[in-house]
Amino acid sequence: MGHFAHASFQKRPGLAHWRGPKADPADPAAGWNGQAAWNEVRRTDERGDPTFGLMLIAVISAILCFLILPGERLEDRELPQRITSEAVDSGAHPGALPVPNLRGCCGEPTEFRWLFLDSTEKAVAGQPFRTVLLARDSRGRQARPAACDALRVGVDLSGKAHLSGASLPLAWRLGQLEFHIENELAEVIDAEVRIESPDPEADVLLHTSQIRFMSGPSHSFAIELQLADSGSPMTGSSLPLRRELSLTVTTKDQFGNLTPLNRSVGGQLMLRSSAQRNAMEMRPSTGLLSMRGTGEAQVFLTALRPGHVEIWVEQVGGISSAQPPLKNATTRSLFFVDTDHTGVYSSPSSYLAAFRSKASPSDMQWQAKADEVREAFLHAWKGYERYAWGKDELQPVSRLGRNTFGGLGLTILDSLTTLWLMGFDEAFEKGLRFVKDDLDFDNADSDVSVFELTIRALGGLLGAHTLSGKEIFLERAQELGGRLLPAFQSPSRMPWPTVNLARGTSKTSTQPVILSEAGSLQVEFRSLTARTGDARFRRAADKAFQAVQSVGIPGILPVFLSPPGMAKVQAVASKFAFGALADSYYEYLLKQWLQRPSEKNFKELFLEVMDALPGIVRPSPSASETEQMGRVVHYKLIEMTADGSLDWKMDHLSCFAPGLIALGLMELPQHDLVEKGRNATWWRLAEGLTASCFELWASSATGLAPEFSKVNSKAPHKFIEASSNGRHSFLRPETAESLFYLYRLTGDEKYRRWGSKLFQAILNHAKVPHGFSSVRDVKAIPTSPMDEMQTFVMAETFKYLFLLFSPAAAFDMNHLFLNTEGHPLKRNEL
Ligand code: DMJ
Repeated sequence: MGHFAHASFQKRPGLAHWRGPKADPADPAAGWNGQAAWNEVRRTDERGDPTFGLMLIAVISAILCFLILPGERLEDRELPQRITSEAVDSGAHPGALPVPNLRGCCGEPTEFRWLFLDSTEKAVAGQPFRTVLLARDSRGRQARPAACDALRVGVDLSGKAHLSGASLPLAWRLGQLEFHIENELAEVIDAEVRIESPDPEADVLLHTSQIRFMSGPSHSFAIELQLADSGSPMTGSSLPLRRELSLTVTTKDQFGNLTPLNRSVGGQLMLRSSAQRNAMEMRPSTGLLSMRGTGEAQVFLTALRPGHVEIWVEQVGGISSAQPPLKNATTRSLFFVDTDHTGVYSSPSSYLAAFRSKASPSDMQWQAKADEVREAFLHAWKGYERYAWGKDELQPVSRLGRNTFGGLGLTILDSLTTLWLMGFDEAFEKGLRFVKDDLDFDNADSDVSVFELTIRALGGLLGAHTLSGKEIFLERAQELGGRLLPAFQSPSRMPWPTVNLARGTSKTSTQPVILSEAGSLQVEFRSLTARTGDARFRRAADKAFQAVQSVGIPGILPVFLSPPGMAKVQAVASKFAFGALADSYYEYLLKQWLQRPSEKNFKELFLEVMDALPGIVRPSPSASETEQMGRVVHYKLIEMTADGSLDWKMDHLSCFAPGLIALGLMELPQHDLVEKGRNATWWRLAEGLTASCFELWASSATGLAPEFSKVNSKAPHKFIEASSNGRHSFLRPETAESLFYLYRLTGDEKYRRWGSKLFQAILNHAKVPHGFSSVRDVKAIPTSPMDEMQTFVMAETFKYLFLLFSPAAAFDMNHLFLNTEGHPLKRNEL
């Protein structure tokens, strides 16, 4: 056992002449703060107490004893140099230490001992260290209480040490005085106990000691990464491939004191990683954390393959029960990226310059169009910036802002990723500052859709983090994620529809759950867990997803499920559709698989859906007459009512489907696509549905698509004029989205030309002096603006058009995918 305290007794001149070093009662923190602890409380009143005279005689005689009796003088004694906890352990070793006597001061020979009550090294930073002062007569009996009460005891402590509240006021109890010293730092303090007679001329007995406060049990682990060659710290989560990183592990107690790494768990500590074989090298190869100095250990890492890796500290040997919390407390997610592809660029403009340098000859021809889209986006951004900054949405005609999502500046959050991809440095920087300084979830004191907050705000923050690597986006995303979690506390585990971010509460609801709202929150929450290591997010979203699955219907689901409050989830008799109320649920089956391909159930579910999809497509994609015609069949995605009859209507919202199918064709394993002739069917669907979606735009007078259109029930199932309640346009993105994927799949310039037509219609009929506005009727020219600019116009419509006209390097599909709001997340992230 290591010694941790030095103590000695000595006699000092009388109090009247003594001044403790650094004594400054006015500023206890500045130094010796024990002055305040003088035990005045039980001090006998000198004038009123008849025992005072006797006491005075006793003290004087004690002083005489010291002065006159050789061998009894403290200075001459062999004073203890060290008092260890063993030596003073509750008096277990009586007489082990020569201790000074203050004979006669209490009317009879009295011995004072200062004991440290805790038997082991318990002077721990932040915890009271218990000590006791004992007064004993020569026969070892406790000194007479009244005699001790006449003594004053003071304690002086150095640094920031102080007497804990529990021991104040200092008071003798039956010849014993207990006090507790506390210090928040792991350091050595000087402690001095003074025992003073009421006689101001009498000597003062001092007991000085040094107490070493140790850091407390490990409280938090920190893992820091640096580039090994330059020593530059790595702050973002994206890390370079093939560069050696030095990883330093430290443990700290609650006060920030470094603690020895293996103190609380024992055994050996090793750094472990989830990296596949040959994906990462470690030095030492065992990952052994050998402690240096005060509690730091270093391991070197080199990632050889891009992807997500988790690292954590694991205990080998020692107390095995400490294992799971240790892993939980230390797990950290790392993302190794190949900067040749995704790149972590320092600014949006460097990102833009990098991908433009990879333009093909055809890309070069479309660059001017891409620039026009950039300008249009900037026009919208400027209108918002000028008239609605900090509000959720711009009303571009009345030049006002409105808060439709609780007042989070949602347009900013939903625009960040587009700003980055389009290379707008200044605007992105301004958005970042908003996120850092002004985004205040406490202001969002209203009930807002959990789904919209997830895909737009959380997705926007995570997407900005994906692209820029700036930690602030992840920090705010984590905060938002935490405030969304209460929504998942329902008996079914499906989210309540709304959340109040300011209060952290969700209102219960007896309304049925909307399929897309419960079934497409997952990629954002799973990504949040992957990046923060906080498993609560993923758990909540996964449980919601499992709850949806528990209805047990394969393939296409009804759009409504039982309310969140019903523990057992049931389907509600409602339509089957791929558009409103359902859309992104299907999208996230494929995207959850992209996020973690080892979770094959997502892929299987997606394949089941795709196999069932022809049931709501007309003409039927498998019908022989449509197969061999050598022309593109304009398929329509219609709906089926609860009783199985068809509802001849197609939502523009369902126009994301051909893009999703194209993504499936690009990403799914060939063996899945070959099976059941999926390759051919999917391709026909992707191509034919895209053609119909483009037709929705091109066939209207303005060139803008209506919200939905009726479909003729008779073959060849052409569109029929939109009914009056479906003629408006929110400038939705789904067709542009599909054009982007179809172009990526085929390289067919037709899709860019179609995209250019969409864009022109938006410019011609939705542009207003300070933004872009939804329009009331796509068939009426001039258009009547609805005076609203949806945030997804910024997040998606302009982004997909821009990406359609840009080189493939503008968006690296090998490493990224887009959430349903067009925000980039990482593949293989989990
Ligand atoms: C967007 O918010 C998302 O794409 C969502 O999944 C569906 N609706 C809008 C755009 O139309």
